[in-house]
Amino acid sequence: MAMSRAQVEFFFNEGYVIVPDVFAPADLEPLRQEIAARIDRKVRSLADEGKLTNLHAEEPFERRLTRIYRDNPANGEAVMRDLEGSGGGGHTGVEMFNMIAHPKMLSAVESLVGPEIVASSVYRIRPKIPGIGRGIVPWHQDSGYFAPLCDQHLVLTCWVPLVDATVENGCMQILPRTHRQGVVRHHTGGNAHFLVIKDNDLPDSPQKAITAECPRGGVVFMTNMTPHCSTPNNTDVIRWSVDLRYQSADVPNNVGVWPEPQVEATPEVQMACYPPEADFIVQSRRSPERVANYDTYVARRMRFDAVENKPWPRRGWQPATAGA
Ligand SMILES: O=C(O)CCC(=O)C(=O)O
Repeated sequence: MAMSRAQVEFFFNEGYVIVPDVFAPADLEPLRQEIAARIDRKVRSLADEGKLTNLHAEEPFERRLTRIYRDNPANGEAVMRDLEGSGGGGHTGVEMFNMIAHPKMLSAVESLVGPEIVASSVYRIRPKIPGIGRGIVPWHQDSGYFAPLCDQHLVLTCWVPLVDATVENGCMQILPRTHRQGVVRHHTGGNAHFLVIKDNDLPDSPQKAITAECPRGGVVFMTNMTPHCSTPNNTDVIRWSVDLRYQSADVPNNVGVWPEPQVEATPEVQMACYPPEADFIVQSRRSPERVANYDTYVARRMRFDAVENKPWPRRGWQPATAGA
């Protein structure tokens, strides 16, 4: 569904917009089931290795991982690592791709970035488990993680809750109308190794943050300059979400580049907002033949993942403990 003019204006003025009905809740079912099936596989393999006896197979998607975690945190971590990979976006199932390339999503994304759409592999699956602190994300701008060459461009974050996201289960907090002030100072070493903007460095008082509650089926759209964070989950359901990223094909990207695993990253590989991960075209009127299918997406993901010396963006952020 294309966004209304009012939604588009709101996005560019405020730095975010919450659209409550991009999807019907049923549209999210294939991805929920694919993730649930992957969890089931990993739990069964842990049981085969003798690491657990209670599979909690009767528990729903919203609760099973919590039960596994509470029985034994190491098993919970193993399931999460299997799903998230080392960086957070490790899962490359067909339903993950179908979500990234979903026509309803692309129609909304087109309203903000135009018809030539590049998707980024910098997507993340986030099971925020009740009582587990590592799901709490400190204040940051997504550009704090990206290469400076994209600071002047829109890289769109689409945050998709797979359950209703509420203040109680730790939805995001967003600092509105602060996205035109550039990238502020970040520090390394925030909670769970995330980057963090200290309160004093925020472009406005954190008291002015809005609480970005979003129903299942809705999407929170944000710019790469919009400061945001997320709070603890105080419920007994897992706050499952995925955050997907898109940009116009006119914004620097590594579409079409295939890095060599043992070779120093070429300038073409580095010409991307987030050079360690693969970009791919998901919609194009100019060159429809270049739109990625599932196989290309997986092949690109695997090639980039195999690179040994990843070309991390260097922004020179200092550790949070270094003072100032
Ligand atoms: O899902 C969350 O709690 C935080 C998401 C986030 O920080 C992001 O999408 O950049």
